[in-house]
Amino acid sequence: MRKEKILPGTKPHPSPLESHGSGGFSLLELVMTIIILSFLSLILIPLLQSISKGGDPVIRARGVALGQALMDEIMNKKWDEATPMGGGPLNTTESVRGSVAAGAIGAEGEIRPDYDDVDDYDTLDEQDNFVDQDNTPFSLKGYRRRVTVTYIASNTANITAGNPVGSKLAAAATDTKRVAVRVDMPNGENFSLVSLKCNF
Ligand SMILES: [Ca+2]
Ligand SMILES: [Ca+2]
Repeated sequence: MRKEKILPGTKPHPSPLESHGSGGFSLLELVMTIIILSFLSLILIPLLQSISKGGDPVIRARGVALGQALMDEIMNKKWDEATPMGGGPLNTTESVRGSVAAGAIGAEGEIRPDYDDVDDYDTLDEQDNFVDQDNTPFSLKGYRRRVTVTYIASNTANITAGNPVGSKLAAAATDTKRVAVRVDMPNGENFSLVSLKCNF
């Protein structure tokens, strides 16, 4: 039988089973350990499930890029069919600055490649198959993006995260248009990008 060599002035190390005196874990300690592990699993499993389901950064990054590309395209168009780039004198319910009235929301008979003002994009709805600003088609399965353009009164509540409609939506022409691009993603999530374009 192997004997441990003991140097002078030292004590032999007790084995793990010997460290608790008469030995090992008691039944009470084992039960307490099982109970603690059960509580931890109740907390951690739903947390891990939520992270794995909702935290796919690739899906979200694609969705943001999809929405932002369309928003950039829209915001680079004229304010109204009758204005030059950057806006121009028009008559609205909020100001009288010219001889021409601001137009109704929507395209003036144009098709997508010929859209030239922001409200032409109202009701645009693409799903799975999209067109970029150069009129080049591309596919992104499971995604959808939709556009809403509305006249918005300039003198009411601010737009905030909790109040995405912001000011009162106006049926008649005002000096401001609200452009919303909603993106639905394959993981079931959605978000909306909202921008305002003013006619100065
Ligand atoms: Ca137009
Ligand atoms: Ca238009």
